[in-house]
Amino acid sequence: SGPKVAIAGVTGAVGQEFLRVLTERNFPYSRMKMLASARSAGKEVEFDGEMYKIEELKEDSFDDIDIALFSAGGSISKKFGPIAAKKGCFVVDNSSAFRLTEGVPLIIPEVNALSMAEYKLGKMHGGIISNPNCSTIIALVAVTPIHRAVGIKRMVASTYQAASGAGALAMAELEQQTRDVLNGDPVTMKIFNLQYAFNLFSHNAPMTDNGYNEEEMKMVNETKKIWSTEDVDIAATCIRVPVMRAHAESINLTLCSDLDEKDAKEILRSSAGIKIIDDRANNCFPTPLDASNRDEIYVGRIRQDISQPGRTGLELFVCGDQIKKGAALNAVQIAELLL
Ligand code: 2RA
Repeated sequence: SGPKVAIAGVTGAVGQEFLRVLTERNFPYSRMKMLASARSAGKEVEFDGEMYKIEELKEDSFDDIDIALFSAGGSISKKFGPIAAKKGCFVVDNSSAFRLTEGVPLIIPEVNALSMAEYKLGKMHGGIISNPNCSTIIALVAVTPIHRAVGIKRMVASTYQAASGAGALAMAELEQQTRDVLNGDPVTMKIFNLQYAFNLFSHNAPMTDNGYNEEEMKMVNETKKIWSTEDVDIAATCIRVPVMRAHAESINLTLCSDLDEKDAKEILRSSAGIKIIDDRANNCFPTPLDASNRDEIYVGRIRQDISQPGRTGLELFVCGDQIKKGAALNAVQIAELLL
């Protein structure tokens, strides 16, 4: 009796994670449809104890679908998202295609589920809901409780982004390059035209004309839309680091009013989707391996910013699984809001 669900881009890293998360959360589907490019059509994929034949993603793929989870790249979302929505399908889109489009909800359930109220109240009969970028989700799950408590005037984020954000081939290249280096072999470079193993580099997203790259501008623009305010100053530096699955982010906050670090920690400890690892005595703080394959965002290094007056500055260090909460889990949680 549950919704008929389609996965668009089922063979990709996020597409595969959609299947794992839907199973983990016992999502109440009545039918599943696996969609991918012509190249993958005909191949089989296992889900919930059954084998499914992958179908080629076409205009009529969504005729009888209630909810479609998309992670097949921006051009596929741009082309097929509106077609599916017009047929009454709710599209949860992991691409950046519609994130900043007026009227398209950009949702992190723990943060702004109410922004899709018209969808939850059944007033909409089909439509697109966008999944924010992974680095935005990971930062905002951690800092929104602080924003709600005392207001955030300025956020500066430095990210340490895993290979998974660049796709399965980038993860494979990191592994191969690491082996090459350890074996003293020439380093294979196909995805990034530089060495990734034992190295790090400015995020591979295209540069924009203000000296920031698109990944950094996503954090700036998506945060303002999700918090529905222009009254917060945001800057970001996104770096690709030789880690497999989970992003890490160092976040500096300027608050609208004083907040003691102990109170901040208590607020975070009792907030949805967060796990605290903040043990100064043992120098024990979040790591990407703690966060990998986990639902929660791990938060630590919670401390007053000593460069700011009084208690108006706060610093955090957070880790979150890029494929899970950074993409597939957040999208499935949005789909759960449509049930
Ligand atoms: C990255 N945010 O980490 C991208 C993935 N969508 O490169």
